Amino acid sequence: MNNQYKSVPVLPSEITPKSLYLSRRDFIKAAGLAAGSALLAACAPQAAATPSGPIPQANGRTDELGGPFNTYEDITNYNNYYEFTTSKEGVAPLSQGFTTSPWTVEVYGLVNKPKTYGIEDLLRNFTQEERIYRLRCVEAWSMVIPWTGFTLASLLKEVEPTSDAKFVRFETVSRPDEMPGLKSAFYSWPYQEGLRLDEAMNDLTLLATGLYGEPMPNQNGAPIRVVVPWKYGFKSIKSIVKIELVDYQPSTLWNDANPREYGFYSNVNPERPHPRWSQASERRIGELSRRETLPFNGYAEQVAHLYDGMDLMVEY
Ligand SMILES: Nc1nc2c(c(=O)[nH]1)N[C@H]1C(S)=C(S)[C@@H](COP(=O)(O)O)O[C@H]1N2
Ligand SMILES: [Mo]
Repeated sequence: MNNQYKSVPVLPSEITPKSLYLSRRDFIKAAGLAAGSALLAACAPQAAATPSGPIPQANGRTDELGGPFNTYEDITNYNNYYEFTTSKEGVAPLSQGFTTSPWTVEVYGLVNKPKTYGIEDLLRNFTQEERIYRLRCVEAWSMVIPWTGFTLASLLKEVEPTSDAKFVRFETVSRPDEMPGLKSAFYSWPYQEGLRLDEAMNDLTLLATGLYGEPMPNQNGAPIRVVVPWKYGFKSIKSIVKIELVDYQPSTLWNDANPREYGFYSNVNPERPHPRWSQASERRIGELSRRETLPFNGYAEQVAHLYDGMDLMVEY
């Protein structure tokens, strides 16, 4: 594996004096509440994320396949986060007033040591590393993103799943007053996702708390989200508040909405077209020519064995 590791500042309060940090966040929050959401979307500033200093640069860095990092601006202004809006450019401005502190993540269900973690515990007590991952959306675009986070496995080991635990169910926070998209009755909120326990324990599966060495921007799923790089992007659930170990295959928002188009596994598979379009190639955001899509998004060596004996055209 060619993941790059480096130590990064983990708490916003360690990067910027707390008073400055809080006042900027409070200011943004106030601005977001004062302006109407539609109005705010229409006159969105270029970079709606709020890095602690200058906008981070890729400086020529690439993933292990030579794909250049996407820019911080692209990563933070072209988002899928339906709790806010279905417009990819609209998420950044609409999410700036989202409250991410205080924040807790409840880890419970079929475990010996259930625990509710404060976000500060998760940042301090788990080893944060940088991981360069491709994110491949089912809509056939992709990005290369330098995430910061820690393995889901390291957290699950601490709570000790029992022998009955077979799957992990994740849930996003539900805040109707801050998330206008929750009004859409088409989806079964709150956003839920699931992984098989062995997928969740795989070393690639990350709980990401930042990107480009910065705290996670709201539009990318602050303060903590899942990143599963060999699956279509919708499996990488944002702003999680619950992690439940269960003995059944959990239902997921996209599978509920359209089971023919979105299966439980959703492994990136160039050979299995989405019912409405091909998955054989992808458009890397920021590039003109298309790239060939790789099985398991290029991570086959690390994860293909998890599916030995399964027909991936049927269990998609
Ligand atoms: N809670 C929640 N998580 C979510 C989504 C969402 O709408 N709500 N969209 C998913 C989809 S479809 C994609 S492609 C990725 C996008 O992540 P990004 O905006 O950080 O690139 O987030 C995923 N996680
Ligand atoms: Mo997606």
